[in-house]
Amino acid sequence: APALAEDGYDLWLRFRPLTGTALAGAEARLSAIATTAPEGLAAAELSRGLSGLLGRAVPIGTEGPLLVGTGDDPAIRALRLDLSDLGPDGYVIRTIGPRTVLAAQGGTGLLYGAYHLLRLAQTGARLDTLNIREVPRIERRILNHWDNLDRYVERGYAGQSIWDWHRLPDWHDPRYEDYARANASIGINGTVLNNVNANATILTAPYLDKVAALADIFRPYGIRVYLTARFSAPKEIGGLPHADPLDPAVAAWWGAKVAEIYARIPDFGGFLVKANSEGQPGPQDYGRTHADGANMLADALAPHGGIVMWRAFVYSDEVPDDRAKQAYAEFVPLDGSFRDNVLVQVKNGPIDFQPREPFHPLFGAMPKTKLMMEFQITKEYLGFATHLAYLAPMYKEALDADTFRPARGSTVARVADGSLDGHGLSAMAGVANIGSDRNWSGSTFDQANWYAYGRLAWNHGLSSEAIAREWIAASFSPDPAVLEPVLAMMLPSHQAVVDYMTPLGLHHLMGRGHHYGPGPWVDGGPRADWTSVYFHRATKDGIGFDRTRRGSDAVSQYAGPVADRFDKVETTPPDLLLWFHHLRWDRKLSTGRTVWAELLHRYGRGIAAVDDMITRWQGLEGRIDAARFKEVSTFLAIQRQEAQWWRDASVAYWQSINGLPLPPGEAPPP
Ligand code: GCW
Repeated sequence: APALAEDGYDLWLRFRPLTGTALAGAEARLSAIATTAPEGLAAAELSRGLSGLLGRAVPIGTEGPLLVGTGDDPAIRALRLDLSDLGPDGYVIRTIGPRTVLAAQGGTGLLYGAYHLLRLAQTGARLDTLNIREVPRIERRILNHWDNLDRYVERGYAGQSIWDWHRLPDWHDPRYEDYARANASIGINGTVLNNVNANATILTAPYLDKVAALADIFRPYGIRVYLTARFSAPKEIGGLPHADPLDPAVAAWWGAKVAEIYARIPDFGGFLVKANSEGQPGPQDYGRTHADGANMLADALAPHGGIVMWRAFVYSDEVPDDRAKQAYAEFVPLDGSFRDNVLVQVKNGPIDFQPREPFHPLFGAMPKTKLMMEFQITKEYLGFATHLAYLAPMYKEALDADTFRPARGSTVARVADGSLDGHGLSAMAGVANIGSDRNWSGSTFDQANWYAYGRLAWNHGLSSEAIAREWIAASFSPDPAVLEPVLAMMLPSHQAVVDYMTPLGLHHLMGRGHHYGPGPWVDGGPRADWTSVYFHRATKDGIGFDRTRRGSDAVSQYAGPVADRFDKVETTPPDLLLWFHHLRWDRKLSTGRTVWAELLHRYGRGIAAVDDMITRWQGLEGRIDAARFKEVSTFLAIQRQEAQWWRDASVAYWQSINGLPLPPGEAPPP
């Protein structure tokens, strides 16, 4: 057969024939699918995937070694498997003699199980002793699209929005179903279609028809649709004089609007709201609180089973002494005052998706409120889609952080999955990196970040390495000669980007507005906290933001043991040093270097890591299809050049302030 041109469209669902011993003799176990629901998506996906991997058709019928069904299926019932605690999304996969059995309570669980089995086959796992029981840790695993109706994607680096609003509801771009399938394959079960900064147009009747068309396409894949709700919508599209959440006329307007949505979309998920943040309207415009606003919407949604995701990414119009403290200050007093169907959606760190941030102090500080994590998959501050940065380690760093609230072992993950405080409803959000580019994400390696987000939302206990191995095997090959070098590129890549952009806990040093490239000199303009100098505070004597008890005291927003650790230079992780401390340039660190020398060291280390990625990738020539090989090679060359740009521009700027010569041995790399 002629080699298929690889354009990345298939993502991790390539299912090219496995060669060699990858299936470890398990072919016979996969040769035919038995089900009483042959029209079900799970059987169809298994057949499609396995046919690809085996290189021959895998039929769906009533006989076969691969048994797929729910508890209603007599063949499954006869096996007396315990399916009771699986919920709608869970499944079991068991080897029972010569048979492999996939069972779940319903179609969605079966579909997730089918993808699990395919993943095992793709990665060359043993398939003859399976005993798997999976239930997701988080109930709502959601993508947030920052997509405008004119198809502009805010902070999107993969082309335009894939939602073709103009031709909806009639024309169904085949991509919609491919999108749903890709998401289902990694457990994502919700999507917020439009931007948190959007106007209210999507809530008008013609657009709700379009949204309903998308919801119909996504439903078989277990994916629900959510929308952002612009707080001032009653004014803008409802003809009301204001949007005060405590005015019964405003609440009634929302009640009717919500009913209008559910009439079209019976399983509509709910609203995501950005209010009183970066100029967006909100309840504070009327002297009301975030809880007043969220609860009013929650009451409108509750009769239909909908939820509100109310963002905690807020900062007021007055520039604060330390923006890192604002969300905590506004939200902690509201703990306990949100309705049951409200989740407060919190970014992983307290500033704004910087290359590295400490975990957000709200996690653990609002035990009576359901908090959900918001990660950014699109790389706004991490080199857009050209720089290679595998983000699972960054997500894990936040999830694994110990809040010490109320005691040791109270990780952010346990707050976010609801288990710590016994909250039934849990959710996670990832700001999507998806666009109209043929490869969806703007680059091959950015597909891995979409993948990793979905896998971690399903199970935050997975390791970055395990997830990367799955993705590489599925996207390139399970052959160790490919898998190991690619893994060695991915795992240190996030740290590399941090090192050449914002080492040692520095943050918010990027170019103004577009957020690409270095801009530590950015100063002036409408708000001090939109500059770089506000954050790095470099002077002739030193650098860094003093957030200790002697400074802005942001450390005190953390639990005692965490605050104590961040309050002292000696116990602050070097990666967060200048986030919490203002230090003299000549201060000696535990590494044996001065602050100035350590900065230089880290810039250089970041560039060296890119060189290493380039070498490893070059070694794969001939083992990777030509198109993707070339794309990655070219992007790595861009990344190398821009890593140097970050270093050189930053160093020159610091020198303009501190007047120091380069530390010995730190000549600029060629
Ligand atoms: O990171 C910042 C972005 C804005 C974004 C905002 C937010 C959607 O620069 O583009 O707006 O965060 O998260 O609301």
